[in-house]
Amino acid sequence: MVTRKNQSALTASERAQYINALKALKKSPSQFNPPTTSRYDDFVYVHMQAMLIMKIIDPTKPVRNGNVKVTSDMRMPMWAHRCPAFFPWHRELLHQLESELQKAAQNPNLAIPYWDWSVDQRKDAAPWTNDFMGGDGADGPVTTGPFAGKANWELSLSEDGVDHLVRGFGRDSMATSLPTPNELTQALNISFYDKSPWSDRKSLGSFRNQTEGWHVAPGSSRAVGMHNLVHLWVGGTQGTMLPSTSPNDPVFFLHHCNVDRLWAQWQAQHSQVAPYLPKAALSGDPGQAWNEPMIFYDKNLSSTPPWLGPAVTPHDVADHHQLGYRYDSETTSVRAEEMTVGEKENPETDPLKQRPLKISPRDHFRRRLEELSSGNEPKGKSAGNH
Ligand SMILES: [Cu+2]
Repeated sequence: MVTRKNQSALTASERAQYINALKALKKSPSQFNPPTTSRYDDFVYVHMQAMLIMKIIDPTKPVRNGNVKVTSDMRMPMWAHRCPAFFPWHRELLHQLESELQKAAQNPNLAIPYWDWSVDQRKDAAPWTNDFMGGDGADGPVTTGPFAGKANWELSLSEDGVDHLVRGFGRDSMATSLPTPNELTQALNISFYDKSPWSDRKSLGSFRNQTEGWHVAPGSSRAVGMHNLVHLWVGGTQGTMLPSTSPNDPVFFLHHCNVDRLWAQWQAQHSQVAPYLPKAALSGDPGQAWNEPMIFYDKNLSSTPPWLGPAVTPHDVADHHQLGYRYDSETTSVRAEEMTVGEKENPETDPLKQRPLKISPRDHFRRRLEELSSGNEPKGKSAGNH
């Protein structure tokens, strides 16, 4: 069993090994055809497609401005965000990356570390050291650490034409501070995983929606919370962590490793309720049901799947121990049982999730947050509201 450690507890040689493995993947050939340039970029592309589908004009060129067709083909699928599959989808993404990193490092025990942002909040300390993630960019290019500048870490896929890492710690007015331990506890105390309308609706206070960050704890003055807040805090006003290509910043995986840890912790804390919902398929929202394969690529755009192996459902990944890893913060073992709580759902359709969106590639993440914080609830899903 592999142990995923708190990044602040890594030794210097563990940090070096992790960085080297990332760099090796960045130099390994893509297996996801088309159209990325390295194996690392395959993961960026999978994530980009899950948030945003664009036509890539020339698969041999980096996906930057001029090589992407932004037309009515462009749409925002809801395979992995603003929906129940948020946790299991990212769990599978990390699990696949971890196994690639293990191969690259020739170390079957190599694990993605997690960044507990409720504790490690300093801008000038781990994980932002010169021998690990590098530092802030003050809303501009990152200039320190192993990923500074195009020469060290070139972005092949980006929505905005930027080819290097950009960060702006705490520079977005909606995200001047990171989530607190109290906010983390509040999310973990929610007694149900998710519920109708299974969306990013601001009023939906499910464990998933609050931890993803579209819902904030009652009484909180935040515009956004938890997972979203961390993306915004790192990205600032124009950083790499904001658009659909956010896995370009390697800290993405440390962040999502912590998010994944929270799902495991929530399951341990609420062992009497379903570890995941919904049980039945949601009409119009594919890849969300307990036994439904999650979606990792658009078959119209890519001729091969991003990774080998059978289709993966939320059920397949709900118990992380069965995937062969644990967290160093675990004190009790997570149950390995079937979901027992059934429920009835009315299949619902969200036309918003299907129709093409006119939205700047640069801003879709931030803009959505701004919409929500200004009180504009999404249309659809509830009866009579179209
Ligand atoms: Cu994501």
